[in-house]
Amino acid sequence: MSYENSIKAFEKACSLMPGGVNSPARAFGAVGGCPVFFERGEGAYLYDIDGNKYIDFVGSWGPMILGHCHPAVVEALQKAIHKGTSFGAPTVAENELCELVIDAMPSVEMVRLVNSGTEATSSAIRLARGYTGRDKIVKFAGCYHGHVDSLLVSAGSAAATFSVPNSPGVTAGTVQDTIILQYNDVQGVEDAFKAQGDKIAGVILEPVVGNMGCVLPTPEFRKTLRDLTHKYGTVLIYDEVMTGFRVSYGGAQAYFGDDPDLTTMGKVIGGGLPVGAYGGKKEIMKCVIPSGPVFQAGTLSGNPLATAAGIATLSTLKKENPYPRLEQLGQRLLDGLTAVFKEKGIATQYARAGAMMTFFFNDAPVTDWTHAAKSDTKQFARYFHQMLDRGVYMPCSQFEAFFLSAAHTEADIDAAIEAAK
Ligand code: KE4
Repeated sequence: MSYENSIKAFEKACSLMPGGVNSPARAFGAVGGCPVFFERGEGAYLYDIDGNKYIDFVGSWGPMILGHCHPAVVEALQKAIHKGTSFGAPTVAENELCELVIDAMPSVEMVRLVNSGTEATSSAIRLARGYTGRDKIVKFAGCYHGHVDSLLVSAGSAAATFSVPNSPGVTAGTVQDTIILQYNDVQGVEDAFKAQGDKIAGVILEPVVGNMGCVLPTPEFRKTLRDLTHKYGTVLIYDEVMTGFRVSYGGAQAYFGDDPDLTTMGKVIGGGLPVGAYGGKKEIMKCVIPSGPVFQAGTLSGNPLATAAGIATLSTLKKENPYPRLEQLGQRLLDGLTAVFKEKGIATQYARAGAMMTFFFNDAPVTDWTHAAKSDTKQFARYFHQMLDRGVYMPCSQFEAFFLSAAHTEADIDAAIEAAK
């Protein structure tokens, strides 16, 4: 494949933006080479500015579960744009999107729309602190919750790729109330609560991790978190920015049958437009301004274009229920890739929850960041570039999940397996 125009565009981009990108996750930092510049997407496919076509397994890092340019989303945006792009005042569309979210997410009784996953998580931890009057927040190594200062410690996603667990600019004071534990470490959680449970405002976790690669929680880990947060009056926050409407229509909490106190969302609920949300028990959400004292605000929160795309996306998912088929296609891909690398004598593992999954170059199951970090990232980079050159666009880091959309076909899956050979 020729990437000539992407290379030229990237050179220009590097003179304009830090690292030539507007988000480090897309900079190819973990795999080397030049990021691909895309012209357009259609269904399960992306087309770059050199005329190359790719089967897309990134889906904009999760939002594009219907595929690119889904007719329902395009039509909704075309209608909305002629009425105006933003009023900074309430619209009925916000009621509609919030109703869809509340109906879908079992634990969510009330919701506030924001503009990104980071806004959602930063607001949720502020709310947990405001509601409990406590300071400490527990997070887990390898989980990424956006670039929230107090959570940029042992983060996953691009922070892991760029090994920037404690980003410069994040002060010691900001992270002094952040307790870092290991994912799936039941004893570690028990010890932390025994030592200072009455000081812990909230526990935030990815209920299925995507940001150290896909890692599933053990049932005991989830139960321990719920039991101890109930016992100590701590707010349990499921960060479903990635898992919401992805692992199932009701997110990971519906997938597992869990009942967190707060849930953060993003990605799919905007259908590719900037939308985040946080929601949960009414008793807690009523503490958010202006019904309560916990401050949070946003000029474009719930804007008409983003809500139009979100409503069209969630309504289509609700009507078409692509999830069973996504489970099958996802397992077909992982089984196929496993067989290819077994043939090559390369050790691999995988983890999947619904339509999000990761293929690890690792000889042991990945249950937490310590295990994930032992993955063979050089082997991953070789696999990534081979797939890219053969028209398969995978996430450019071992520490990311990849995603299927309702637009993918069995032929796409089989082509991806072929490309790995
Ligand atoms: P945003 O602020 O990027 O909308 O959401 C932050 C966020 C919060 N919580 C979880 C579980 C997330 O996965 C994310 C963002 N995910 C990354 C991909 N791993 C977004 C890609 C990027 O940063 O460019």
